[in-house]
Amino acid sequence: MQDRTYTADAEPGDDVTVAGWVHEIRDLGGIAFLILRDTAGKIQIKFEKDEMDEDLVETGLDASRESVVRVSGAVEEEPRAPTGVEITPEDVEVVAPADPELPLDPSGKVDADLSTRLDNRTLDLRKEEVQAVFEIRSEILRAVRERFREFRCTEITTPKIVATGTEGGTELFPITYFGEEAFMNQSPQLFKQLIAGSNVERVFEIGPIFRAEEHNTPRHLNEATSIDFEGAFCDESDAMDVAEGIVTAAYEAVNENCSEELEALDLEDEFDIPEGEFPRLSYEEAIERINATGELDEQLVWGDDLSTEAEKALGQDVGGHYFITDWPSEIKPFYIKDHDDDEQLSTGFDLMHPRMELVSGGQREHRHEHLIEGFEQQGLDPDQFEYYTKMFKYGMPPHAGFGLGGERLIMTILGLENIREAVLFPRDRQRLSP
Ligand code: ATP
Ligand code: AMO
Repeated sequence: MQDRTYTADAEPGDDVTVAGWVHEIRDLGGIAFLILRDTAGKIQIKFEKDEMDEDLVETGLDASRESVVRVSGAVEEEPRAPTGVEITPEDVEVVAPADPELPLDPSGKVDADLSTRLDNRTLDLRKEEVQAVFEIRSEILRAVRERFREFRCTEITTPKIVATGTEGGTELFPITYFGEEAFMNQSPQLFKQLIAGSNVERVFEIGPIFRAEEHNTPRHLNEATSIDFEGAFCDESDAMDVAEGIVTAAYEAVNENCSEELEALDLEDEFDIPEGEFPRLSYEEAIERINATGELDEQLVWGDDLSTEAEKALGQDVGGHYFITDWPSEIKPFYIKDHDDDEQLSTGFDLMHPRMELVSGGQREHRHEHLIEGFEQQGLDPDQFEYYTKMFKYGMPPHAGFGLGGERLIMTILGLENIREAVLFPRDRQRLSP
């Protein structure tokens, strides 16, 4: 590492070398200031024109905004400086100049639309509030990992190039794999089940999923981060407990460890950790409540999937996170187990945030014959899935799990308008680079 002090660590009395970007130059005539920004914050560099070496003043004050500079000098207390200290420079070096024509303004004085921001992510991330989103994302993923480890789960990674899809054929991205048709994986579903059926028993994965969703919405990505859980000897109620624990852990970690980032996002006064146990409504209760709100043009009937409007109406009615349980079997995938006493009802559940669905999960069909029947009912050829189904012949315990959309979690925790704000380089219908 180069000998360098972060701006936040520069204390009065120190001789330091700081390095970072020219955030702003304020020229007041006889005195001028360069505000230098690094990952830790900002610091004021003072140039007294008549008292300092001319070349040094020129180098500092001619540097264009966003150029990288390295400055050495003495740190002094200065109550009028933005951070209460300033550096009187002895040496200034322009390490990497910036073109004065910037495609977006990292000081945030000029607003940029999301598309311009995503096209110029490096500059966009120089904004404190944008950096804060990704610091929080990192903290959320750390906390989620830690909570899974407390639940005695093993972290796994599974293939992203696969032979078959699991979540519906229309949403697959086909690729060519040495002349054979293959796909980008939509979900680690089948792999995580295969591992939960081994002695490993409880697993989690945080990894990419790929969905060829045609529609362009503020909550869908074509490449998303899925936070998956699967546990042997678990039922759907256990999986719901784990999902609730993971979501709560994320909120707690942000609340405890991200106060500066919340401040940068103006959220410090309105950040609440969800309270108590998330209510569990059956699908039947859910449609009754939605119909009772009178928000929909047409009443829902048993068997209907919930539209975005229906989810919104219920979200407003409930007012916090909640589960929808006992979905009709016919609208849940083949791997979800039905209730033993009612084949029309599945053990599938969703965990909802008032704004949108966060999680899908359920207990899995672990009985080989029933699993094969499920494939056939869904119009899938079980032979294509033999690598998966055959393991159900060798002692597959009852098991359950879920998938949680990582970006949706971040988006709902921070109240972001658009899911793309929670990804560095989002993939959507229009965007394949950067
Ligand atoms: P000099 O300071 O060299 O006499 P000047 O007349 O341009 O030159 P000041 O009158 O000291 O400078 O200050 C001009 C403006 O800059 C004032 O509004 C003052 O509050 C502000 N200022 C001066 N020094 C600092 C500093 N170290 N940090 C922040 N603001 C400062
Ligand atoms: P599902 O398809 O419901 O379930 O996906 C689980 C969760 O992943 C998130 N998600 C998405 N986020 C952003 N963009 C997308 N295109 C996208 N698609 C899904 C959502 C969703 O709730 N195998 C099951 C999970 C399981 O049963 O374990 C599955 O994939 O937050």
